[in-house]
Amino acid sequence: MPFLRFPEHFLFGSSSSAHQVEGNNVHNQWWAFEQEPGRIKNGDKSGLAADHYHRYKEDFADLKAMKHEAHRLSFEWSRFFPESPTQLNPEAVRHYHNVLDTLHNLGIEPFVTTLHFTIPQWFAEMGGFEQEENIRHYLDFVRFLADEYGRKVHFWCTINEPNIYASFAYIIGEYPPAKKNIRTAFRVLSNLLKAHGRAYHIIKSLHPASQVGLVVHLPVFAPLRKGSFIDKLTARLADWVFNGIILEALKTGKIHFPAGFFEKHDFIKDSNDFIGLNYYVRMFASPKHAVATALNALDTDLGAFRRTGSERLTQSGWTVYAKGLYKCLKRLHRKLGLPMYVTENGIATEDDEWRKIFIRKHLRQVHKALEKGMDVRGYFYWSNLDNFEWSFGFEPRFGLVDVDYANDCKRTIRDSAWFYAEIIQQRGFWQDEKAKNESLEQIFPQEIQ
Ligand code: IFM
Repeated sequence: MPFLRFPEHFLFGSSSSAHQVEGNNVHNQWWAFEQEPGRIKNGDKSGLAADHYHRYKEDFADLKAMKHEAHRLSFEWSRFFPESPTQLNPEAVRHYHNVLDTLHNLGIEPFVTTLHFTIPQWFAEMGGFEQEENIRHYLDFVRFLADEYGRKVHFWCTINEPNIYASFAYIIGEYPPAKKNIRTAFRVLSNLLKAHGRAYHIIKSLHPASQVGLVVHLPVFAPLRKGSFIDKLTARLADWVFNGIILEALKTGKIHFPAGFFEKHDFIKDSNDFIGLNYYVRMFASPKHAVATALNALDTDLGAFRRTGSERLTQSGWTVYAKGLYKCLKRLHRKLGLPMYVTENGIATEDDEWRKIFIRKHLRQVHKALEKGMDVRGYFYWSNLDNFEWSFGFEPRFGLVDVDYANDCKRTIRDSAWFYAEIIQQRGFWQDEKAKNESLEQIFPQEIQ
């Protein structure tokens, strides 16, 4: 029964993003989108969200109580520049200084994301990342941030999940501007990669010692029918389009899309001191689903990608596949050879016992990567707080802390938070295989792997 020990320098923490928790981010494109009927499940609107903008001190004190050593958060561009690229809002500047100071005073290391899905409405109106010439506005913002906060922020995540941004906003149509055009999606993805590459060099030129990286979301693609050659091929193709193109660009600077789009940019190559991995899900591919997504011929039923049969589903409609986390770490290690942080990993469920098992199973995979000599430096659970889960609204409960939206956003720390805190405090956990499997069997019998 070995003790799975994590190194002293390994950072345990949690992740969040501005729009999902702060509340009243009225100047971004998501806010506008949420006002359109039918966009968000149950007609939810982010509104006050978890009111973290006003309650960040209390929330960070909770992080401290829960033993977190690092916290990933995003700075909301539309708070700094609500009306135009040049009119700075000094209140936002002060606010995020206070946020950083509070974290530092508690001894919690901030990881700051400069773009987590939300853009100011004025930027959206000029075409957002559809237009290459607009990238300069994002870069001005990054320069401003690095200049203003560079002495307080050592770890910068440039852009969160460019593949999700491009595909959900421009193919699947669940994120604003809900266009359905695959060529535009590729253009946006390419512009996001360029924006990331340029942002990296801007931050490094101002603060050479800082650590800067992109955050990628890598689903594991598997064939829907195990023995099917055509499903395997589709899974490979989906993986290349969704994951492979980005990793290749980071490695070589080459952006290579299907249908002949090709560009090479040296500033994208080697534009990471570390790579952030967001890992959640395994997707099952078959030609029918892939074609439906690509051509937009049908309203894509993402559920079809997310399950094979009777597995237990989370509130996001996902199945749990912990081994995929190790696979993704191994892939990133081999492809990029960079230090890695698991910048997000979490489960949406009301069943807090399931959350404990989820955390344990995934940390086991992180530990396996460490055992194999991979350079994994941290794990951030998504999320510390229940939050606004984009087009799913408030229904999915990812938080280590429950937020009672109907009762003045009252916080209640869940048991899983204390379970995670104990792992952090002990710097690991005992791997009691028998006990683990017994409890797993009771909870999701099909998932023992
Ligand atoms: O809530 C999101 C987050 O904004 C980006 N990564 C995935 C999370 C869970 O879906």
